[in-house]
Amino acid sequence: KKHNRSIESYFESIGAGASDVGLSKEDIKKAFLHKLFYHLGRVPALTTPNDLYTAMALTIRDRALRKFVRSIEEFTQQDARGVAYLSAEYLPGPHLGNNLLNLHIVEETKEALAELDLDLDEILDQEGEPGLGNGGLGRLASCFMDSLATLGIPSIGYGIRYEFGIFKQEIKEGWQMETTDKWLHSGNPWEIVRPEISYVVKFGGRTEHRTNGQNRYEVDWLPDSEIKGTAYDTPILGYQSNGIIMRLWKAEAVESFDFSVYNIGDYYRAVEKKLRSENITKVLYPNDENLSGKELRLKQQYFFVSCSLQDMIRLHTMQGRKLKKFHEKFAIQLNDTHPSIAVAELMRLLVDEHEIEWDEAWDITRQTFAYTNHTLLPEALEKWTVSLLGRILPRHLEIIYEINSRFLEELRDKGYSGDQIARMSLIDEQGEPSVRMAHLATVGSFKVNGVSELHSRLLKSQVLNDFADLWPGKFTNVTNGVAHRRFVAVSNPGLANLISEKIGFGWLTNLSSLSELEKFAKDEKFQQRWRDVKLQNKTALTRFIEEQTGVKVDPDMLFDVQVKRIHEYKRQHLMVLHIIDLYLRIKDGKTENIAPSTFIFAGKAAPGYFLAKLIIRLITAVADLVNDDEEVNKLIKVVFLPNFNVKQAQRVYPAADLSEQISMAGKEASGTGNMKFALNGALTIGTLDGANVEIREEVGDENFFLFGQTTEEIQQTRREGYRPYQYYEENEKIKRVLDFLVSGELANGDKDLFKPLYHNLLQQDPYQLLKDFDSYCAKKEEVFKVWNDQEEWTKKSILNVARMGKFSSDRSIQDYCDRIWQVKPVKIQE
Ligand code: F58
Repeated sequence: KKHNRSIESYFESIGAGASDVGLSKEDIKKAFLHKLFYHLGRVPALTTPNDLYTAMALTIRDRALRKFVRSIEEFTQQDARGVAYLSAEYLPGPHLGNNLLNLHIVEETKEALAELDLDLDEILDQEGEPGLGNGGLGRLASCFMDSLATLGIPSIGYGIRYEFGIFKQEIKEGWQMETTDKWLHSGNPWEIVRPEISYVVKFGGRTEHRTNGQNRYEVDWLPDSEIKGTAYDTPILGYQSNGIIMRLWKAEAVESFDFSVYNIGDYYRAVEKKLRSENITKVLYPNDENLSGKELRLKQQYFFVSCSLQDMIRLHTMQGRKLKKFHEKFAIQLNDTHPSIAVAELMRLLVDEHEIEWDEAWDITRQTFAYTNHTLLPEALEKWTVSLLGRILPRHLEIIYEINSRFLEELRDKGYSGDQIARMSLIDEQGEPSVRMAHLATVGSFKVNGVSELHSRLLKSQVLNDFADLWPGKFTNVTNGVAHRRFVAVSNPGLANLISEKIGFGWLTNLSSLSELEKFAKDEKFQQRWRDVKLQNKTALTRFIEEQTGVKVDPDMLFDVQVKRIHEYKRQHLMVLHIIDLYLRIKDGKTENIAPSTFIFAGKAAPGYFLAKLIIRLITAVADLVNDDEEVNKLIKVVFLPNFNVKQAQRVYPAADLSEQISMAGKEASGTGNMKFALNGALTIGTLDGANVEIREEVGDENFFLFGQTTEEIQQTRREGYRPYQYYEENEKIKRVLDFLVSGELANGDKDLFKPLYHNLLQQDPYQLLKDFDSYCAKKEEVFKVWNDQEEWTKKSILNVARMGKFSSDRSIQDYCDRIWQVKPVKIQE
């Protein structure tokens, strides 16, 4: 039954007064004990840490829901235009701490727990995280959810509720080992299952074409299987605002049992079918930047896209609105091509199921979608072979062919050459025919964006060049940003308090106001407090490192950090080569100018990516060598922290002095770790790649350690014929460092272990490490010099933070609203 009173009077009418979800210390304490007893059947004396965490999470969830329900109500009543963000990945990180900040009840909660002799930090530490993404792309989606909620944009994030998220990484004998991430094993207090919100998704089979009585051409899709998707909702609160939902789909069998089989007594075979259906959302594919055409992955993509579009159509038509106005109600953002089958699915729903004529359906579709590209790496551009796509989604293949034939016709009319047409076709005919999903997304969208200025420029001049010429107005840039509340206010309370003490709390909702810190950059007292905060964070990380790896490090050393997925293009091994050079120098007794440093690495390698795993092995080998050598370990230490994830990241960024952003220029679309580090006061050593370019522009080149070739220089080098071997022959230092890899001094005398890396660098060096090596080492000398002048370093650190205002995801979302979605915030009257 509908109610159109204010939420408060609604609560009164059901006898649930505001104090039920009150925010005072007493209210929180009472609610917590209530949850512990009535939800979990526990008294405080007999609880497990997970009980305590769960009771607290449920207590906070109630408070979040109160806000959240209010915003859904208002979005509906105001009939506002909204955004659906379609992403195959999310990395929300732990919810509890962030929600406490958003509700402004950190202190109240701490005190409530203290009165029960409990410690909030211990309870926060109990929370695991939903590892529903690989890396930057998934985390960006979650930063966007945070900002959409904070800005009050009517929006919903759709995705997949993987039962096993990104694998857990352990290090055994120096190697990465993968184990499954059973993130749901102790329950998930944040999600709400909606059994009544479910949709049927079809797969396989064939199509039947005919003309009906009214002379309308019709197509029936006769699938060979059907699967049900059920919604699981997680409320995402905004900062001092209401909230939005992340709606994740779980696959289930349409019927739990296949009764025809059951009746003849084969119970096990009947259940088997159910199990097979549920496979679709079992596990996240752990490959980053390298896509192989796995059937199950295509099924996952189609499954969540179809559920989401059916859900949007339900929401749209529910209140009597016309489907033909779908694009006026929703902008749908495609987070990379992973959900791009949505273009064909919306066409199918409109044309086949809702009987809208092709041309009109195509207009609606093209006014609905916008597409974000996150990579230029050729191996990461999604393609599905025509044979696979036709087998799993026969109707969609027909629709894609139809879209393509009309599109190519248009090009022919415009006088495009055969070559150009072949290049732009949705179908790649070279080798096994396959569908280019980036082309489908581009043709089916009204806007296409890259994720940093440089990346958007390269997107237009390289990968989607022909399309940018054809439709220049379609292309735009939205530079990434990060949820600064999570990555500064929640993870670095020391720094947040110091900042707020000086400039107030405005930066929490308007990051640009950090610029008010500039005037304190040279203030000696302020500098000292700035350093004290950093030292405290480093001390905390030091304890964590020892717990995790057994290695003792000294918080007074320079913490030089590279954390991100392990990939050749990101060049973790460039940092390692420099560490080996330092090691050799120390062994030679040439220790002058070396600032005592701890080099910290973390990141997962795709399980099938041999060289990335070998890079991890190289890091652990160098760590063993360095850390065990008395002569060396006073000056340098090396740490590989296993199982990098959002929770760990929140410990690492606040403790970093130096942020390594050293990818080969032109390869990192944006990077977002670079922003999180700088916002926590780390200085950056980096190349002119991705958002580094804009970070440097903002913080000033004198506060940024720049090295390496530019994108243009790299292309030039390649054109001239790059011969890495020449660098080996002509550069003493390079030769010594590379030979060291195969000298047997690493990994207990194993001379062969690192040969693949050695040969890779000498023969191809696809990411031009050797060419950039000298420039990197020289920059490191400058880093050491500045570090030795702590006043200078601190000044730069303060200026970095003060000038990072651009890089909040609030700003990114505002850009999306203005440049792409044309949506406005909805004001919520409490
Ligand atoms: C990342 N991509 C970019 N992909 O590499 C990074 O530069 C950018 O800052 C970030 O997106 C956000 O825009 C990325 O993380 C993936 O993880 C994909 C997962 C699915 C398979 C292909 C890679």
